Amino acid sequence: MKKYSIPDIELMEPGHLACPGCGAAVGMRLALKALGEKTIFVIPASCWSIIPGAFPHSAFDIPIYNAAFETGGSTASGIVAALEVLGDEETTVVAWAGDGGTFDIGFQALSGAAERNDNFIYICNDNEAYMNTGIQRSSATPYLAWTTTTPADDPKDRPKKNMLEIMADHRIPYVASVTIAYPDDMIRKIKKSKEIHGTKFIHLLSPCPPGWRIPPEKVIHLSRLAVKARVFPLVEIEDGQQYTININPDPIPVKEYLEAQGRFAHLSDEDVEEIQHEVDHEWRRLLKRTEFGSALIHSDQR
Ligand SMILES: Cc1ncc(C[n+]2csc(CCOP(=O)(O)OP(=O)(O)O)c2C)c(N)n1
Ligand code: SF4
Ligand SMILES: [Mg+2]
Repeated sequence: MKKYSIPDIELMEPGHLACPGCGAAVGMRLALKALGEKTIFVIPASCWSIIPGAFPHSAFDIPIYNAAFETGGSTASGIVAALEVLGDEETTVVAWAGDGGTFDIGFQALSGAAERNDNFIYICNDNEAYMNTGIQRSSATPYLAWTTTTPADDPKDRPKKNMLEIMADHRIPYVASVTIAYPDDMIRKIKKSKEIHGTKFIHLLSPCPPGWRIPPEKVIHLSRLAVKARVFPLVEIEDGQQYTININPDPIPVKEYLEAQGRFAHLSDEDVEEIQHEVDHEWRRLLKRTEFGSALIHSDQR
């Protein structure tokens, strides 16, 4: 009997152009396994405009439409409409955009498509900065992180946007977070989103060795620490209302997650304490939105 339920199908071939240890390369491979070959990808400008290779070569065994940076959502909507005209009800359309292409410049196109509930899966490949152009800050970059535009002596002074909540507030049918450290959970969620009609938003946290200043062999470890430290909870939100926490870990101190990354090497003990406080606060807020959390609130009130 197999230990994991990862599909055998391979739609991403060797010879792609990602950096060694790129977390997103593992993420893409898993996503394609879950999606299968009847899939069209829309890829706005990002590392993934480069990684599959230059035409006529491609490391992908499925079609890719390379889109302008700000147009992931609207291009996917257009392809969905074209497939409808052709009477194609089998093909899944997937927009795969970076955090810059989602949280920032592509937000308008995504929000419009989600408001219309257009029928595609949007996967935000979040490596927490504009990596393809040299590690610039985005609104997904964590508080106090180093990037080339937020140097160690003047790090980012704003919190990361809560994109899951923003998308849930569009009342789309399905919103979920995933990491490559929990591949069964990731595959299940992508397969589930394939069966749901409407806009589905999947938030993938993708450690990036050069951008996070971590060794290439640590990307899965970092993905797991993010969940265990409750920095990146694994959740599902259905119809904007029904929250499920998929992994409720015995928490580790956020310090362990931060210390493993060079981009946080400048933090003082007080900085780490402040981040821990914020993570605890966000976790309590998330708990209150789940049935488990409301049970806790009721018992507290008694
Ligand atoms: C309108 C526009 N502005 C800027 C760029 C340059 N550009 C290409 S990729 C990129 C960074 C993308 O960052 P993100 O979406 O986070 O994806 P990542 O590279 O991190 O995978 C930028 C700024 C562009 N292609 N188009
Ligand atoms: S810069 Fe980061 S996200 Fe981009 S290919 Fe390299 S490891 Fe992957
Ligand atoms: Mg990015």
